[in-house]
This record gives sequence, C-alpha cells and structure tokens, in this order.
Amino acid sequence: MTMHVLHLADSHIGADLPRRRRHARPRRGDDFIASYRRVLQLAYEQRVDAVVHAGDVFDSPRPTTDAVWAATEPLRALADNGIPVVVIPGNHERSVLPEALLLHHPLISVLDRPRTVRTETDNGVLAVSGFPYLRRPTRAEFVNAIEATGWREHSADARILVTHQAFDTAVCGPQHYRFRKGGDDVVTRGDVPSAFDYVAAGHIHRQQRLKPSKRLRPEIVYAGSPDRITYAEIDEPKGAMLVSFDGGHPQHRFVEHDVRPMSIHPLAVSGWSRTQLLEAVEATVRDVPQGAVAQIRLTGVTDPQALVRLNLPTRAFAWREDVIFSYTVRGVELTKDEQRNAQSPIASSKGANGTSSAVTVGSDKLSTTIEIERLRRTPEKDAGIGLLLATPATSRRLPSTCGIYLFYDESDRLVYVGKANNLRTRVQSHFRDSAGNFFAHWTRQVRSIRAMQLPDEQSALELESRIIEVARPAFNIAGRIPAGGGIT
Ligand SMILES: [Mn+2]
Repeated sequence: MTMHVLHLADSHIGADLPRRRRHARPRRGDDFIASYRRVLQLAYEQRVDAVVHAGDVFDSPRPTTDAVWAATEPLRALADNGIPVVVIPGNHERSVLPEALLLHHPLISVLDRPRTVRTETDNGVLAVSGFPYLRRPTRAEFVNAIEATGWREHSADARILVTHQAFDTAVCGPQHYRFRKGGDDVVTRGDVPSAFDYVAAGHIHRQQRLKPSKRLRPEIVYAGSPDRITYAEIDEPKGAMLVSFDGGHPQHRFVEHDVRPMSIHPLAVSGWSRTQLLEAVEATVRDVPQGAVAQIRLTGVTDPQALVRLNLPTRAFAWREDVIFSYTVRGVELTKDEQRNAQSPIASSKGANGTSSAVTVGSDKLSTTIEIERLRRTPEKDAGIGLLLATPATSRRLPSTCGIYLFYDESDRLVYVGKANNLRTRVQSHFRDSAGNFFAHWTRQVRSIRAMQLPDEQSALELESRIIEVARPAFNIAGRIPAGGGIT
C-alpha cells in the first residue's frame, strides 16, 4: 500500500494583481494563479492521499479579495473531494495566514502554530508536522518548534515535516548562492529528527533535493515555486513534487510544467541619441521570445528625464502585446557640465529662469538629476527615474534605506517633503493613528507618495532643504517643520 502526497510551495498568489483595476497593463498575476491551479490538478490526476503546501500561498499578508478567492477556492475543492490539505504560513504571510476562515474545512489544516495533523488514508497513516515561518531562528528555536509540534505523540506509517525555512546547503539565484550553516536565517539539516521520512520544504523558489549525508535520514526537498516569481528564477524549471511512501525510503518525483520564458536584455546606452535609443530598444523588444516575460536593463543613461519622456513601457506594449516587460535603469551617468559639480553630494545647476531649480544627487558612479519643478506634481504613471511611487497603503513596500520622501494630496500637489534614515518605517509612521502622532491629522489628505533613495543622510538633508526652498510644500511651511529638524 503506497501513500502519495503532492508537495508544493511558494505559490505567491496575489503577486502582480491589480489592487484597483485602474491602470490596464500586462500583469503576471494570472500566470501565478494558472500555474498554481495546474499543480493542484496533479492531486486529482495522481489520486494523492494528501496535499502539503509549504508556505507562501499568498504574496502578501493583506491580499485582495480576488487573490484570497484564487488561492482558497482550489484548496476547498480538493477538500470537498476528500483530499486532506495541510498549509503552513510563510514569510510573505508574515507567518500568519490571512483569511483563514475561508479555509475552514474539516479536511484543511492551517498550521498557524506548531502541531501535527494525523490522517488515516486508504493507504496508511500519515502524520504531517509543521509550524509557521520562523524569522531568524536560532538552532534551539528551530529544534523547539519541531518538538512543539508534538510529533512524538502520534504513531504513523509516514512522517512529513513541513517547513518554510532556508536549510544549509540550499541554493538559489542566478549566482547559485548557497546557504551556509550558522548563517543568518539558516536552519541546519542535521537538526531534523531522523524519525521524519520527508521534509516538505518551501521558501527557496528553486526546486532541489538537498545533498544527503550519511547521518541524515530524512529527505529534505524544496518543491520550488509553481512559476518564476522573480528574475532571480530565470531558467529554473517549475512545477511540484509527487512523493510516495511504501514503508521504506520515500520516492519523490518532480513534475515540471511549462511556464513563460524569462529573458533579460542589457543595453548600454551611453551617449546615444533619442533615435538611437528607440531603435535599439525596439530591435531588442522585437527579438524577445514569444509570450515571454522580459526585462530591459538600461545602463549608462545620459539624460534621465528624456528617458522618462520616451515612455518605453507603452511603446514596448505596442510593439509586442504578447510580452510582459519591465525596466531597470542602472548607473545613470551625468552630462559633462553636471560632472564638474558632482564633487559635492548635491550640486545645483541653473534653470532656464536663472534660479537653482535642478539638483544632481549621488556619487560619480550613480547619480541622477532632478528638476524640482517636476516634483511639484505627481505624475500619472511613472514615478520618474530614481524615484519610487507608493501610496499610504503600499508604503510598507518602500526600502529600509536612507532617502527623502514626498507627499501629494488628492489634486496631486506636493504638500510635504521629509528625509529619513529608514524610508519604510519613517513614511509608515506618518500614517499611524495615535494620539502622539503629530502628523496623523493632516496626512489623511495624502494620496500618493514618491520616495528617493540617497547615499547618505547629508544628501537627504540637503535635497530636502532645497526642495522646501524651491517648491515650498504647504505642510513644511505651515507646520514650521525645519528641514530635517527632529525627523529621522
Ligand atoms: Mn516565497
């Protein structure tokens, strides 16, 4: 009698789905849902006895209704058809699974705390133990979490441990980065009790079986994500694992399915004219494989503002509707005049009206020129080169790095500029409703946010005061908040 289990992980449902259906643009959100459904279909085709999802069902802890439905409906269908499902929360669910109520079903177990689910299948007794993602666990914490599942209290024909952690020797990324024992966030293979037959692992998006060692009995296997979530997963085969237990060593088989080809196209465009740039991008875009998801990486751009005006995303879509494009811009260079001023972290250049209206920020290697006039209003679509676009609701996605941030009101007017050592926490602090929050009242008027990462505090302070001087944002002036005064 052989028990069969489907092991999948890192579905990331909700990634690249629109929060509000306002801007129609090609998105990958539906790919992730389709790949997830295709993998779960294997459960029916292979008549498995159980399905185990090793974390990151969702891409975020606050998924939209669409994402919640897309993720939970196929799991409920499995349970309704008599197939038990075990799910653990991963790091993208911040270790708690949202909308767990929709997964309320006698055959669905969400391991939102360490525990063991014992299932009597037609082919034997299966025990699945697991716990939510542990953030930076010590060895003791990892071992304690395994013990806290109470696995020793259950007899079983086959034992699975389901985890969402990085084990030592696991590999990921285009450079084949290998996690090492003792590293931050790394758990040790040898700490899994040998009574387990199989570790259904998630977290690393590359499918892999960890190198066995004589001392290690349990097979530790990453199912990988059902689709290529990021460009770090380029060329990786995608699918899920089918595991069978017949008393002896578990057998496992990776079932691969087709996903969109992924391609990266670097273009070094230093000194090119507008026409040259457009021709090169168009040639590149037309060459991208059919139905791919592609990234154009521009390096050495001489005029960032002109690049924004080229509106490459819209053009690319017109040239190739079948491809989903994204862009990165790296190593933005200065024009010659500006280079002379680049010794100071911030150099100003004269605007047409003779006032100091443009600033250049950054080191010689990475710098960009910003016209403050352009910061007065927030643009419809593009954040602008070197600028990040967010809303109060998405501010938690800002980087935890030094920089400045700009708040815009409903009519897209710049109302406030501030500097921060940690953009994410600083911006979020403005929207926290607490009695002591000086900003809580007026930040309700903020509709959109732009942020810019800067190399150091001094650059942030200088740019902030320059913007206040030139653009005079209403709340900087009215609030008499001195530039950088007490704000970190
Ligand atoms: Mn993941």
